[in-house]
Amino acid sequence: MQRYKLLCLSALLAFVLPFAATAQIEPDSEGHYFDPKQGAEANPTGNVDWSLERDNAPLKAKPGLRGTPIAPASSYGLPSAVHNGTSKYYRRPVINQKGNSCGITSRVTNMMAYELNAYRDKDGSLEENMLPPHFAFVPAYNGGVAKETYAKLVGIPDAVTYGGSITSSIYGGPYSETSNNYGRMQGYDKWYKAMFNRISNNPGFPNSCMTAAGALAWKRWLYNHNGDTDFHSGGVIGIGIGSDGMELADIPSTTANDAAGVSGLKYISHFGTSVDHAVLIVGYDDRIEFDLDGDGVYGESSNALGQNETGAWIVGNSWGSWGNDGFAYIPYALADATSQSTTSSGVTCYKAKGSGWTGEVYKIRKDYRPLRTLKASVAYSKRSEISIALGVAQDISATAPEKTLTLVNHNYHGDCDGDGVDAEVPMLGQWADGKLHGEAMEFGYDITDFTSQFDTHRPL
Ligand SMILES: [Ca+2]
Ligand SMILES: [Ca+2]
Repeated sequence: MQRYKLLCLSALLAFVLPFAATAQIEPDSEGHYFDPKQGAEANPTGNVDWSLERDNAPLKAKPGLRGTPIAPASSYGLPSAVHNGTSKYYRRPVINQKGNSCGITSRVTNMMAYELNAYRDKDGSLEENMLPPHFAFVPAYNGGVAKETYAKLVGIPDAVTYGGSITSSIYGGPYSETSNNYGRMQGYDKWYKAMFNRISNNPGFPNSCMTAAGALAWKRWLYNHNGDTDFHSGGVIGIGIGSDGMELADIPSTTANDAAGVSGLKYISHFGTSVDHAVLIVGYDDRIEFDLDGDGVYGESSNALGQNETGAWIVGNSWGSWGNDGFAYIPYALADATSQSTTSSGVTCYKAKGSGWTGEVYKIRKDYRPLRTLKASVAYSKRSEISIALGVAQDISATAPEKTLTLVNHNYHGDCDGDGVDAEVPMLGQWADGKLHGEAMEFGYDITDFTSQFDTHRPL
């Protein structure tokens, strides 16, 4: 396989190339896609943000407090129920993901767009406020450029700019994570617009939501971003679940559930046994009662399985109208990516298999605007052979850069089948018109952070 490092700012060769087929992925019998690689979404590690528990003074964080009674939110001045999926900032209608794109759909299309809209007070049902998953879906699997890296360093274009809220009427799709020919966005102005939609970080909570400290931190984030008054509503939280084998059931009609208006709505009675799907937690409801051990008694504080039968998280999925118009409840006692079956009162019941989610959040860059950008035009016949890097020096007569930067939007990208042979695909790939586009790819790249140490009043 050829490998060339391309120091940017010039246009290269253009070729006319033959047509290439799009790889297909298949849904299961219910039309859903599963992806074992999403297991990493369950509990992001190594990026813990203790400030997410900064107001938990009444509860000293003690990892391992599983089973500790979790006090109602009202004891801490929080509402007994929050559902950000009903907020105008959440994408509506709920997206029905295309392909194996649950990771980027849950995190970018649902979480990142929601957080930006909640900060900017923008309507999540309008395309101008949506972030399409298939802009960065394939790159998120190609060359180690995670979706978070795109969200941090490149940005995500809105759906109007991209030409579609899921796939693009211009650049094509849907793509699979092994697509060689995926279409790429064309034009500096579009890449420039994407630079405004960015995150600074994607930290995880310190403690599991099955601990008292973790559950309270989640509720504070869901209610009002843990007291961040810059936002117009609460936050959402990313998790991973075992969706293959997961089942829904109806919330039973009891006095408490009738009063809460949730009787007959769907809850997840158990998950599968391995993590394969990425979703969001969008709210909680302390009022709901279940009978998780099947003994006919609802809302026990400690049932025959040692479970608290009161309260539920609210999950936001990406399977269209699934559950309650895209959402479902998860009993607090089952708040783990996977479940295991057991028997109690002579019936099959379920317990959490692990120790619960820690959860991940996206911290957006508020009011961000790029101050210095790169505008580049690059053509090449086998895009996966090249990496594009930028060199900079304060002395404009310098012959060598003081500092270099490999651009994450093109670092040997564009051939995802892993067969070791570079595909004959040009920079822009194949578009919705079915043609491979060999013209030069024009893009922008935000170098504000990269050049922040240099004098902004002088040329570089
Ligand atoms: Ca019970
Ligand atoms: Ca290949």
